[in-house]
Order: sequence, then structure tokens, then C-alpha cells
Amino acid sequence: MRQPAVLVLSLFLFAACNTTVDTTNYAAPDRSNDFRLAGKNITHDTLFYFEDIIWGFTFLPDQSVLATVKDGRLLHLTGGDVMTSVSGVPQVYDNGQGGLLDVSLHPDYPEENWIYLTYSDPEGEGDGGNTTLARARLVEDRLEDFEKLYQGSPNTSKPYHFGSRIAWKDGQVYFGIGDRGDRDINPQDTTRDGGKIYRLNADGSIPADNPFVGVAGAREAIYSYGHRNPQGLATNPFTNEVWEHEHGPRGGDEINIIEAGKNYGWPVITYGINYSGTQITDQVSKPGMEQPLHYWVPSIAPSGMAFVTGEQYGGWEGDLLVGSLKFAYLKHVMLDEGKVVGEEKLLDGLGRLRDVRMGPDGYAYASVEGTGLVRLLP
Ligand SMILES: [Ca+2]
Repeated sequence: MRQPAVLVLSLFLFAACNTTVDTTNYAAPDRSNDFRLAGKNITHDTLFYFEDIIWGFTFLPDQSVLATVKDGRLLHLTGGDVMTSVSGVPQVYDNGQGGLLDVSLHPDYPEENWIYLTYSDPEGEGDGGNTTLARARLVEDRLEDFEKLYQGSPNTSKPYHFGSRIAWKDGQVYFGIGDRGDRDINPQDTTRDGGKIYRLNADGSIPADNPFVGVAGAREAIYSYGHRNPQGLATNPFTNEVWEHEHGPRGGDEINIIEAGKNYGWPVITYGINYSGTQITDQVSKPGMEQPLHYWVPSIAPSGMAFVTGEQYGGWEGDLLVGSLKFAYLKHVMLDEGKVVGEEKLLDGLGRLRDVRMGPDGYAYASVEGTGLVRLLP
């Protein structure tokens, strides 16, 4: 049943709350008087109805929403059910898991009025596509000054594992490219794209202190490697660490804290097995390879990730919200001093949960396939 229009409008009309987190103070939330609101006490309202896949979304300063649709549309949602398709979006390779992927604003937007996008790019070497990070300016629902900042290469027509989310830390942009279905050649080889987290300056240049700068043959944009398919990336506002999650095979989805130059093991070590049930490796650990902070067996197929800020959800500040495609719920991952101490399901059965973000009003928002954009209400 459709919600009253007043609820739909409320997304765009709420008073701006101060949810800015002072990242110069990296203190973890004080849990001394903690109580945690139980997930069963969470409900939602639907702010924008949409059947297709909203892969990513972000809030503009006027509290309207930019949303990517996997098929290549970039939507500007300005209130009610009003949506405008932004023009000037590049052609995407909409195949399998590929398409128009994440969207993010420059952290100093609108002074630095750049919109960042990741997408499966059909241009470049070879058939098929690979993941590109690009930026452009949004001018009256047109993209202008479009620039590609990084393009994974070569293309492949495999429809798997494009990544990718965009995150920011200290003015630099991080994004991921999945292994593109070539686990035996890409993730462990830093001279190849795929199975990596990358770091660039906001203008696309490569930071001089990136870990593989000056290493013969290496792709110097690489920040970490040995990843399978990252579809969650977010900077922890309490610790200033970049957190990632990635799809494992059958079992073995992981949460990792990303550090420069480190090897996260795929496919040499994993807690998962092949979809067919056969073993990939009998190794779950190896010297020189990072252990995940947390892993899921069976797989939840994680998508989207946000740290809870503010006090709307009593006691959840500093916890993680992670979407599950497979089980069609939002997972509340409880953290204490950087460790996972509990999990619970939210919005159970609502739909394949693709992305989750904290909104400027201090509420969490999620994009749900077959439903649209919803807000979590305590
Ligand atoms: Ca791993």
C-alpha cells in the first residue's frame, strides 16, 4: 500500500540536523551506558517507490537524492515521486553484475562540485567491460565536464565481480574493482587490475605515497589486493579507517579493514568453497595475508555499508549496517572496540537490499529492489 505523500515529501523537507562527525577526534563511541534498541523495534517508511535496482545513492546539500540504476540511469529524486533522469551519463556495460554502480560526492561538495561515479565501462581494450571511476559536475540535471579518472583494463565479457563502492578518507578517493571472474590471474597480481582496492587523489592523480608507486610493472593506483568482489566500502568516522566488505564464493563473505599494500588473500586463503561444493583451497590463513575482521558462512551476499552516526537508534552509534542481497534483509552488525560482538536482522524479507547510507537527518536509508528507497524508523 502506498504511503501518504506527506511521508514521501518528508525526505526532502526535514530540518537539517547536525550530523557532522569530527574526524579529528577518533574516539570510539562511549558504551558505558549503552543500551541497544532491538531490531524488532525498527520499522520503515518508503520514500520513493521504484521497482528496478537502485545500486547506489547519495544526498545532495538540498537533501534531494542522486540514485544510480544498474541499467545506466542516474536519477535525481527531488521530492514526492518526482524523478528526473540526469543526462550526460556515459554508456554502461549493463551485463550481469555490471552497469551503473556507485555514486558519491566530493567530501567538500558543493565548493568542489564533483559527482563521482563507478560503472562498467564498455570502452577500452577488448570485448565486454571493466570498472571505471569517473567524475563530472551536475548542472541542472546534466553531467558536464565529465572526466574518467581510472579505468580497469583489459575488458572481459564475463558478467561477474565489477565491485564497486566509493569512499573518501583525508580528501582521497578509494574504490574497488572485483576480480572480474578471473580469480587465478587477477587478485594476487599487482600488475593487473581486478581484485583490488584503489586510492587516488580527488583529481585522479596517483598519490606519491601509494604502496606500489615505483614498483616495476605495478598498477600504481592499487592500495590493497587479494580481494574477490568488494561491494561495501566506508570510512569509519570514529577511527578514520577504511572498512570494506566483499562477497566470498559459497561462504566466506568478509569484512576487512583496508591498509596500504596489504594482501587480503583471495583466492589463496578463504573461508568459502566453490558454488559446486568443491574446495578452492584448504587454507584459511597464511603468513603475509590478512585475516578478515569478520566472515559469514553461509554467505549473505553483502551490498552497501554504513556506519551508524548520531543517536536516532539508541546505542547503535558506531555500529555497521550491511545489506544482504541473498537473504533480503539489512544486517545490523554490532561493534565494540573494533570487534563484531553481535548481529541482528532488520527489514527482514523486504527485498534484496542493495545500498545503505546515513541521511542528513540522522536516519538510515536503504535501497531495496522491488520497493525503492526506505528510511529506518526506530
Ligand atoms: Ca580475504
